[in-house]
Amino acid sequence: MFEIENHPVKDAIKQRAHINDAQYKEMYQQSIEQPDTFWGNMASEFLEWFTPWEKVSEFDFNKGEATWFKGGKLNVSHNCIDRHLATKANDTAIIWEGDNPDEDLTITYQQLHDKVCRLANVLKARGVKKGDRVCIYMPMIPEAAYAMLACARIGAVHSVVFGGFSPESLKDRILDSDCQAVITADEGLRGGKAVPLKVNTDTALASCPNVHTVVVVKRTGGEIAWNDSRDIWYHEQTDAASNQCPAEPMDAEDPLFILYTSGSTGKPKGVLHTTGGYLLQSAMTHKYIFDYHPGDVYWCTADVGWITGHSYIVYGPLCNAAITLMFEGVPTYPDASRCWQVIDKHQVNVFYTAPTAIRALMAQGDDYVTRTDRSSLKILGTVGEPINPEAWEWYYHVVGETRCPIMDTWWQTETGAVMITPLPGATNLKPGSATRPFFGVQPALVDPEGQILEGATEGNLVITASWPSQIRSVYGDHERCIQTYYSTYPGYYFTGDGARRDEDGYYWITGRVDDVLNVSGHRMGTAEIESALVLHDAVAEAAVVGFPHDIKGQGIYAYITPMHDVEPSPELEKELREFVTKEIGAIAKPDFIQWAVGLPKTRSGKIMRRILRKIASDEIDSLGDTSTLADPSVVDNLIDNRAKR
Ligand code: 6R9
Repeated sequence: MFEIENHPVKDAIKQRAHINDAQYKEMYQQSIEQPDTFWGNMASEFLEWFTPWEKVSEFDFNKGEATWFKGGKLNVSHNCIDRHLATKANDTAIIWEGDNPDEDLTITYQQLHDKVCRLANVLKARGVKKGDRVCIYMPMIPEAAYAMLACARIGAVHSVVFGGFSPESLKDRILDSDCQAVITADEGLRGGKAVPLKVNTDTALASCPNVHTVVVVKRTGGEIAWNDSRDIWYHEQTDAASNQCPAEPMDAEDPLFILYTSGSTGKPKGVLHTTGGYLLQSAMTHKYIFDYHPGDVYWCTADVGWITGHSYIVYGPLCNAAITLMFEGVPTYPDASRCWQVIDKHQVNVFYTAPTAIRALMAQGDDYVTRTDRSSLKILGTVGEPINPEAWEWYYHVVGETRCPIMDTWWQTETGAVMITPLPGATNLKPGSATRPFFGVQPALVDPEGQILEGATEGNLVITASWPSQIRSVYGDHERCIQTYYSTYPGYYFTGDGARRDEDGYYWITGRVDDVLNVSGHRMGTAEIESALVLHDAVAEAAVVGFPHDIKGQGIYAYITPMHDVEPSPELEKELREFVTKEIGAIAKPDFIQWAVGLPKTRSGKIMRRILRKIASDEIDSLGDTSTLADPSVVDNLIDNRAKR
């Protein structure tokens, strides 16, 4: 084990970096004091506009409203592709590494242009137009990026659904945003196993009468059913289409995409992002946080089904004319050396991944890492959940050989881009801390009454002023947007996270303070899993909580009260786990199921989750106040019947 200590910026990094500490402080100050001047300058530097904006920013958090660069016209696909063609047509845009280590591809900016235009023309020919919603349910293949950019090119709003979600989840998302076209593949390929994407799509679409078109990419050639009036092959149609398609001028505030994410109540929400501000902040953070220089090979291991894939595989990097690596597979296939082999094979300079992957690879032993070279690496990054200092030091010493600073980036689907993060040439690192706010971001800690706390302290994390890539609405339900993010602490955006701030002003995110779980970096509402469980005939009541898990960060623990005539059994447990997988997806499958005669409730009938969390975490000596329980004997019974680990 390595000692946990602070790591000052190294000279070699400082020399190359875009931003040093003095510049960070000066730019941050300006970004707060004169935000419109600061962001106006950045918008001219980072993006190409067809028409300039009328006003940089305007916001009213009480109404959950924010606009950036209103009146300005631009197109995301033009910014990510066309404007690079004059000087970089033959430069690499995407390096694709297949699930199978023998498969890879390089796509230049010119090729990207042609692919995106062809697909955009196919969509247009099927009647998809500006403002229409298109669902993208894809494996990690370049066509996923083409699909996103093709939508952006014609002004259609994409909704990417993670390929690991079930037909049921896919259906809910298609219906919620009324998508009328779906882009998918016959099958995906992960860790040598096929993922039945078209079969899932067919199942979902049985309940989605408005979907008139399904574009199918042939990835594996696996057997699939075909609906002649609805399904079209990607390769046939794009081969026949023109490779020229004008980019639709969009208002900076026109929607770019919807991405569903979990909250503490109800069904997942469609987080809506718009065009100008989102692209600006994703591009700018990508350049400064990863200290991106032309020619650097940059690899973010996320899936495009998550916000990290949107902002840091596709939009941010391509807007900066970067080389972005897209990986179809998983870090442990064919073996736990895969990531490091890919880094050597493609001479990767920047590697951005999740703490859960780091912990999983750490558990496999150093040899998988040290047998590879990794000398190309310059910067490392993490995202998705708090990183424990032990994993941080391992990443720093073993993977990066103490040469590469680690950027622990805190942000959310709703924030669109990174909010709290170190910068390689500016920030002395403390393992486990996301450190300081990015330009223009004003975090604060509040007490339960919403009073702002000063100095070194701990509290709930809010953001006090708008930032360009901020969530604009919850699709189709602005009231829910206000309710979720702006009503807990009026006047502020509430993140749902708790945090500590130390004497140097560094932030340490402590995790969610609401009923949202973070399992392997995936966000999940306990309410969603509970709703799935109670759909099963054998279940009378269900309560789901998280517990600390060495690799996943959090695991899922479900307390289930069976129907009176149901006999609990290991077979039924297994069935319920499969049931959740079918309803939501494998990422929501409970690690433990405990049969509960009753759940601990207050006299008013509220489930006391605090107690359930303690029992699931095996912290039975610190249950806290149990005096409000309607029936205290329920707790003894739960303790006696804890799930075996
Ligand atoms: C980008 C992304 C957001 C939630 C967020 C927080 C957790 C993300 C983190 C982190 C500690 C970090 N989170 N990054 N916690 N340190 N560097 O992950 O978006 O899927 O919406 O999740 O993830 O709890 O609120 P999303």
